[in-house]
Amino acid sequence: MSTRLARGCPRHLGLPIRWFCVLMATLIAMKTYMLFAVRATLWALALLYSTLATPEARAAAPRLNVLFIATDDLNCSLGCYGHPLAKTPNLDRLAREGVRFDRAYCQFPLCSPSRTSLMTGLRPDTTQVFNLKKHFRSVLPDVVTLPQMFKNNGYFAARVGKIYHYGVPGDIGTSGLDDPPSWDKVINPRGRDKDEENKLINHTPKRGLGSSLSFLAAEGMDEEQTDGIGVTETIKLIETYKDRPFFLGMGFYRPHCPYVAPKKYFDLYPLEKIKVPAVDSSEPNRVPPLALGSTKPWPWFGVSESQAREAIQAYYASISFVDAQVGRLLETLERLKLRDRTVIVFWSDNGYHLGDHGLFKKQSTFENSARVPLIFAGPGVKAAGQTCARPVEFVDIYPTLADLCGLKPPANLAGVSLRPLLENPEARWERPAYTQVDRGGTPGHSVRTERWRYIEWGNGNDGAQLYDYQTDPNEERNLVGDPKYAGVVAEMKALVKKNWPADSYSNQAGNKPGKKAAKN
Ligand SMILES: [Ca+2]
Repeated sequence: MSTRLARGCPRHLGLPIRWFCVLMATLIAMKTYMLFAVRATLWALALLYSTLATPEARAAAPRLNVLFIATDDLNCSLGCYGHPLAKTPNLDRLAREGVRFDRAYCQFPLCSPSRTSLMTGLRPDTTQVFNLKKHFRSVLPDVVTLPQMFKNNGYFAARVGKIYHYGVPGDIGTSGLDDPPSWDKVINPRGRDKDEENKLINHTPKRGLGSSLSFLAAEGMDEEQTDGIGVTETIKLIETYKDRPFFLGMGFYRPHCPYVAPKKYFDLYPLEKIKVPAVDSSEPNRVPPLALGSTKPWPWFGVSESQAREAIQAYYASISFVDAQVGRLLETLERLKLRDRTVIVFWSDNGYHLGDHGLFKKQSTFENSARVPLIFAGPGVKAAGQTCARPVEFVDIYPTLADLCGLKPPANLAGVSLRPLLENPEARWERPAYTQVDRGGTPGHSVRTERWRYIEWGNGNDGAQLYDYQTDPNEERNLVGDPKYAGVVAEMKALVKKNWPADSYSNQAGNKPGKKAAKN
């Protein structure tokens, strides 16, 4: 083009002007070629990006971290949940800085079924994990777990301690029933609590340590305990990977029994202040036998009131110890200025009875076993400082974290994102919460709405329960046989049927928990 333009320059003009024409023509041509080159490069880059980057990765910039804090067997005995004795300043602060769910329920109040459901985002009837032995990969080999989804999207995904199932205390220091495809890195802490099991006081010597009422007011520092070591390791991971998007799971072993914590935490709970709920000896007349079948012998595994009081003191001490370790994690995020780009979720795999209904521990469908603490904090949690009373489920955690971090979760998840409630805790919410247990192959299916809980044993063949929490928060009156509530029962029955169609009832057959299942 420049030659043509130069040729077009009249020959009668002087040589300087002709040279000027040639120069201008060359510059115009260069600009045209440069524009073309720039456009071509941009087009090629766009093509490359659209080919290589997944839709999830494109939507996720700038990417947020996830600090995923799991506790074992922690019920809602926390200051932020209104407990009169609990000393939990760090979790109380997290709740003030986030949204605390007041009616959060696990899908199955037993370690492995609960954790499997949460980590896959699928209900126990889909994972087929109803006990402590089966691994979900044997049923769902290609399932993409929550951390695996983050890992697949370029995150550094790591676990410290118990995220999937572990026998406690037997498997401490091992990988337990882990899922290697979920992680880039795993750390299995082991502390002096494991080495000092011979010092434990055990009020239930006939039971294995994993299901005992046993405890120790330990000598030494927090950082010598398994959970203290775990948090030290998690802090190191945060420091190392602070510039990468990370999904870090810190899985506490406490307050799962044996209730071991440094002595100073026991001092926070003078024995005379600990209250043990009175046993109502007429309760077995009001509920189906399977309803109280998680604590044998009933009540309280046969321990005395003073022994029960000591166990509860140790349980509370373990909670305050865990709280102090959570404080160390929060301080680390603050020191590294990561709080504004880190979503924090705090949860426990199941609730816990502390003498109420004559029960200890979990595996019941009463409120204290099915209800769990759940706190979300960080980016996207717009209603920080508020409490949500809507019933929510553990299967909602997977889609919520995906949503908050801009990732696309698998299409078949059982739950939904809680984002609407993190923005407005009073948002309209029609979903109830489902919790189930197993009694030697007989299912206990329960549904919880904001006001009611209905429980059905063995498809209704082994009895049912209905409680009105508006008038009976301690579940003292089983209303299921009262004609006045026939309408409510019919409504609740329909919800149970919706979640557990009759043909799914046989799912639990052949998954009998066996002797070991009762221990964790
Ligand atoms: Ca547990």
